[in-house]
Amino acid sequence: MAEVETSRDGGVLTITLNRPDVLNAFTAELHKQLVGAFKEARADDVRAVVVTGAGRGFCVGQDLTEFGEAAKDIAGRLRGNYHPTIRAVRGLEKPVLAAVNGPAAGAGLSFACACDLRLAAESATFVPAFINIGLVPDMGGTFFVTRLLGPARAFEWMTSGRRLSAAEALEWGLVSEVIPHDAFEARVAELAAEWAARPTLAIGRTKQLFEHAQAAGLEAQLALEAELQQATVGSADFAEGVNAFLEKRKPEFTGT
Ligand code: T3D
Repeated sequence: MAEVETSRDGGVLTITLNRPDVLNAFTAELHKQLVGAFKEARADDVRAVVVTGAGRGFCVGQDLTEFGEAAKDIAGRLRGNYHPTIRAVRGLEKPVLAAVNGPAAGAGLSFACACDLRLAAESATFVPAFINIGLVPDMGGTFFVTRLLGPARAFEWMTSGRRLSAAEALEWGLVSEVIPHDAFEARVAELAAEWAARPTLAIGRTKQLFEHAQAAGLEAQLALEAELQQATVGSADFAEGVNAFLEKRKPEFTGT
């Protein structure tokens, strides 16, 4: 059985982690398949990506039964398995929505936080589980959670191991919406379709600019904005956006 499944609905590619018996815990094989799924997401006609989990979990981080002897080279495993997954999410010039349907723990939490936005089912929970087993956060957890929550709250939370409810995650700004369980799939599909109908090129470049802004000074940021705006001004979506405005109609963006 595939550990990662993909499905298409128009311009939306849904990537489902598929180890429901263990709340979609990561294995080396799952990472390999996940990176393959993100390659599929690079196709021109994919304009938004949803990542979610099969069953009642989103992803609970490393499969602890796979650790064993392999734990001795944890840095090598992180470099070989985890880092390519994170780079695939951040490097994709399209919006990636985490549809957090249940527990997101350990590296599963880091993975959700690496996505461009998070939608939570009422049953979702967020657990910085690393500390509960005596580890430091990885898979970019310290990078992404600090940016989302600020250093003080991020440190306090990630060293407490406390399980956060979906409602608390909304209050903290970790997720953008909490959705009742029965409406979750339909609402995620609706939002993903909205993202897929937006000017994909401009979204991808905005993602690149936000990434660059994390470490850049103002002059370097202004320079990249000018460069990417120059690259975007020739796009079909810019022409359509301006024409639609002048003709007082809704734009139909093609992502080109
Ligand atoms: O390898 C490397 O390169 C290092 C990388 C490390 C990165 C990491 O992610 S370290 C952190 C690893 N994750 C955890 O420590 C989380 C462990 N899980 C939990 O704390 C709890 O499962 C949750 C709080 C997330 C959810 O609790 P609950 O009560 O909703 O579910 P449960 O009953 O604990 O779990 C359901 C099943 O999934 C259960 O199996 P069973 O009893 O039905 O046969 C449980 O053992 C299994 N499961 C949950 N998490 C993991 C897991 N199996 C393997 N690995 C897991 N991480």
